[in-house]
Amino acid sequence: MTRSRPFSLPEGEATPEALYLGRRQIVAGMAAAGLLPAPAFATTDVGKLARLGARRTLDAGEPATPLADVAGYNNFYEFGLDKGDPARRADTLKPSPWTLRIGGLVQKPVTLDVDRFVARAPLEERVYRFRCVEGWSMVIPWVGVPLSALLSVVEPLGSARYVAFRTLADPAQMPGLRSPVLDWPYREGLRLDEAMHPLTLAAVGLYGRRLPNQNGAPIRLVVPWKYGFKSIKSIVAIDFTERQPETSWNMATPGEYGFFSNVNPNVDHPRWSQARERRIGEFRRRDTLLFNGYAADVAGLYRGMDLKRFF
Ligand SMILES: Nc1nc2c(c(=O)[nH]1)N[C@H]1C(S)=C(S)[C@@H](COP(=O)(O)O)O[C@H]1N2
Ligand SMILES: [Mo]
Repeated sequence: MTRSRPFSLPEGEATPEALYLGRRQIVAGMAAAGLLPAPAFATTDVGKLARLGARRTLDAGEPATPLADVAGYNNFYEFGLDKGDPARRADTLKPSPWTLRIGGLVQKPVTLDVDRFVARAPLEERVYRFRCVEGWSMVIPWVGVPLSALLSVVEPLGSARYVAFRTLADPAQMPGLRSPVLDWPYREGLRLDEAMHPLTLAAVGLYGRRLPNQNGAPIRLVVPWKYGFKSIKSIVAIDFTERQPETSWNMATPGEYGFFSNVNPNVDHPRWSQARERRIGEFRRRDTLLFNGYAADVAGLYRGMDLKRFF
């Protein structure tokens, strides 16, 4: 397990002059050092995306899934239901400029310019196992910051117990919104302690580059001990709430998808056993691990809870 030092968040829209000048100097320094990422731009072609400087802080201990699969075999229903649809069609998404609003039950709401944030944040590379509830899995080298670093700057109120996330829902950019498979926008949620857990990542890149559109550009959640659908893509809003927020898959099929959705080989989905999984690129299926192999880090979050009931 790694712990990350806290850092100061890039300014929102209303920027004190001193802070802004400070940022400009930092950005000028990064540009001189060749570290300044270019803004995200609309592409599904990974080779065209800006490189990111990041220090590796966590290794999965097994080889990463080939980039062609990570960026070619996707679930992103805003662009269609086939695994190949997002890579084929998500070039209509415009990830820059992009603003992410963080508010709700907080002292200091912020509106974040994501390109500026990426240019300034101390990015980490973390190789995580990633398990979809459909029974496939990957190993993905993400680039991002712990979500807790992003969330702590808004100073959550004592009444905040959950965090709600929302994806962009723009029919002009997302052809899949014409289909009513889900009640758009795509929504997800975490309990506050899950959101603040050091493994929970706000990802802005993979394989050393800005996120391809099909993987949720320009900023998405990654919660490695939960099924993949909790890792919501292309986030425009994060809100602290008192009540457990509504989540898209739970709203659509509550008997199949619970709020927690922790990877658990002992709790089957009504239509699919969760005991085993196929790592993309492998032939033989392997056993699925409790909490996707992160039990040592996260089991404490659920101590005393009946995981069959709170699935
Ligand atoms: N907005 C949004 N986020 C989403 C989805 C989606 O359809 N829309 N699909 C989820 C599912 S089911 C999975 S398995 C992962 C897939 O992430 P990847 O394509 O980067 O591997 O994204 C999740 N986040
Ligand atoms: Mo999934």
